[in-house]
Amino acid sequence: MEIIVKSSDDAVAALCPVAESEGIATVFDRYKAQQPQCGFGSLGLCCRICWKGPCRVDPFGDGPSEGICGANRDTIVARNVARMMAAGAAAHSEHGRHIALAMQRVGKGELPAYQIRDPKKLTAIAERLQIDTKDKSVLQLAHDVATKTLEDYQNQDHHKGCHWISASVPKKRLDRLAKLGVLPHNIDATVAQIMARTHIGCDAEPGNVFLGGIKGALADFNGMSLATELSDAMFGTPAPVVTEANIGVIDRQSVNIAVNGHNPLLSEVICDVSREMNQAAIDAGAPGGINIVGICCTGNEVMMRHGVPLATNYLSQEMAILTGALDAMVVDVQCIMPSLPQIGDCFHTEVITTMADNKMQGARHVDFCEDNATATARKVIQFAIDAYGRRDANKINIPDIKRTAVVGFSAEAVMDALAQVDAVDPLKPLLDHIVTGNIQGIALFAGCNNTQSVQDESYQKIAKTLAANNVLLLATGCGAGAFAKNGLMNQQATELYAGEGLKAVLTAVGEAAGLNGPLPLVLHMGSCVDNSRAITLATALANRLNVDLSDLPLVASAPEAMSEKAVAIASWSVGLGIPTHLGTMPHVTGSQVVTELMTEGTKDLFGGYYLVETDPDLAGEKLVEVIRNKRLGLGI
Ligand code: SF4
Ligand code: MSK
Repeated sequence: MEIIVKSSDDAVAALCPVAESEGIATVFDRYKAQQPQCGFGSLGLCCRICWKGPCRVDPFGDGPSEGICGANRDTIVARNVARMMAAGAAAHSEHGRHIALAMQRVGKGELPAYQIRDPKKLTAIAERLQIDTKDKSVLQLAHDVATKTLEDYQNQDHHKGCHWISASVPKKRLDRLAKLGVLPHNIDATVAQIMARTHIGCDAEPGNVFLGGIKGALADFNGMSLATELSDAMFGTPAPVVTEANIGVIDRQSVNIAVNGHNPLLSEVICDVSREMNQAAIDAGAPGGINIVGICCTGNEVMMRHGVPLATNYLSQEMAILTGALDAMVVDVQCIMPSLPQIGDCFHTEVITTMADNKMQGARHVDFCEDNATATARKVIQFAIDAYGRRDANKINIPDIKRTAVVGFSAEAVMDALAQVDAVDPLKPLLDHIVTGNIQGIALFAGCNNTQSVQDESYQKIAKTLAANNVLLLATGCGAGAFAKNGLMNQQATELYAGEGLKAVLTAVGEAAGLNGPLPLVLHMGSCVDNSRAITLATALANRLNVDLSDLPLVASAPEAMSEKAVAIASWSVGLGIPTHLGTMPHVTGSQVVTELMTEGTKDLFGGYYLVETDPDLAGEKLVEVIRNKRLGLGI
């Protein structure tokens, strides 16, 4: 078997031969087995919406130009992409609902495993949501915040925008969205509307379908905003912490437990309970005790709040098992490869699902709900300790690859750092540096890994280009993982890659904030749902300048976008007025109408647009150019 490695991560290169020698297929092998991938699907021209289909439209005009029902290429492509936005919105918002329901019960005193760890943030949230905070206990306030948040899943008044988007973006933007009829009033209803209007024989006007999709994407923004903010109140608002990232954080001497997925409700309790069970692991023969490591966005959640090291990001999650020293992988929701249990079977690794609506064939399932959080955490940790006893020492192969990462830059943490420079007006230093050009603009890196690219490579190339051009870099999700693993989320990277202006600012702020050196080159803002943190910062800047988000020198980049959630994120980013780079060719190019709408038409509608560029060098240059033009627009 030829070894296939489409990754720039040295740890992946080191572990793929292990898979080969064990006869295990990894994501890279399965990618190869899928070649050539379906041309109709790649262009968005395959429709499976009804059982008369599937129907395919010939991209070259020789074969059929319509499906059996008469849907043409534009309708088919628009429906497909709108449904992706709906699925992304559903995923993030379900995560958010889970947190909100838990917080409501914390407020009622029903969930002893959880607390409100950041009452200050809770009060700030309540004020943003215009909830009266006077004479309320922390628990009462938590209940009221959660209850008002849940109205965003229930409101039936089309004229009232959801609370969270209304409290999170500038008024100018809200007015623009309302005028276009894309301001969501209810997350669930908006997702349901997309599914309804894209049913066979409904909305067939591609522009109208697409705008329906954008409304769903904005509901996605609403869902992730509330997920981020309520998680901060319950689990703590992230502040800078130094940790390590990449597969070398797995420790031969410890019981290693990877938490993988997105939802912090279980992983937080696992972190708590692991301390209490540490001695049990030592007694079982592991001198290092329990070592929790993170993968994907659950990894980001526990990394930014507790400094838990990050083992890897999406595409290389299988590699953690291939080390032969991972005793359990505990998964919750989203972006978990169904191949994991099969690979776990080749080693001693327990792959444990925990959510009733997210199971996998071949995995052990331990049902989690907030009522039994502590017991569930104890149970999965015990499975890991038991598995440790079944390790085969001959199969252990942990590449000694890890990099320092300084993480945990919530919007509050950024403001706190700036407050060390100007306590009275923390936003001023950032604004001043943008005006003088020391900081040319801000770029948010988000999104996934994708086998269409070389894993993590484009992130690094684009970031280096932008940093050299004095662009301040933020990152979330698996993009953040790419930077952390590959050494771009630390102070040395600032020294190596930042342009002179950017380096001076990062150094001044880092020193003032007590970091004994500059801020890291890329500021870690958290998991996928934490893209909302970047909008919090951008909204503060826009409100201060009395401009809209689309006027700011602000860009987003998703070099390896893959999931439906990433499609939703990129789409609300466009809807909020941000030029948004996609390094993956979106499945829409079978329709010129939809492609032009996404890359050009959205400029007039929203000010934001999709900038598709698969070449990372060109993408970096184009993003710098976009920022230059935005600055000209502001007269700076
Ligand atoms: Fe074919 Fe129309 Fe059915 Fe789609 S909805 S599968 S195009 S008949
Ligand atoms: S996990 S959505 S692969 S970023 Fe948030 Fe990573 Fe993309 Fe999943």
